[in-house]
Amino acid sequence: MTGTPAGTPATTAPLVGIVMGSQSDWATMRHAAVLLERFGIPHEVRIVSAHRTPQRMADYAAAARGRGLQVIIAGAGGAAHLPGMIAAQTSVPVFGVPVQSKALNGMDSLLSIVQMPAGIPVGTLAIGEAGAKNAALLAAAVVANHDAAVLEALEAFRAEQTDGVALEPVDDQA
Ligand code: RP5
Repeated sequence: MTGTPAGTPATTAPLVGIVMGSQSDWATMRHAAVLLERFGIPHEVRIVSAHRTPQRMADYAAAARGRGLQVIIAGAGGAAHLPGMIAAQTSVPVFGVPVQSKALNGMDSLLSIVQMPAGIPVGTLAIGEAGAKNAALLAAAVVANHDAAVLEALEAFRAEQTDGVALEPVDDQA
């Protein structure tokens, strides 16, 4: 594989882990990384597959809390076991992002992630880019509970978003 690894250089211990089942998920999951970057939240990005690298997944989940991770964002598509399997092996909160699959447009991913039986929760987001972005925003909200700088950045983001909404629509079809 060519290219350089994505994500924040490990100069600070990561507070959020972004994991995904495949390189092909990165086009979606990068939207979470971009937002964490914006909020100055130390994070890491890893390919961790429930199917292809089950031991890597188990090791990642087992070490997560001890390494200081406060949130794990897990994206996967198709038979998307990854978020649930990680959640089963750590008490660190897991937010699941259903990646939009080619065959079923992400409905398979969504239903695989959202229907966790009672006892092992996965906070499930929307399919695709919106879900990746909102997973990062939720992670930021968790970190902001104990981090004033992140809280300030998150509130600034929300205010900027509000300010960006026009009162009246413009006629862009003319
Ligand atoms: C899942 O299978 C991954 O999360 C990905 O969304 C999907 C397809 O993976 P590739 O065949 O593109 O590697 O495990």
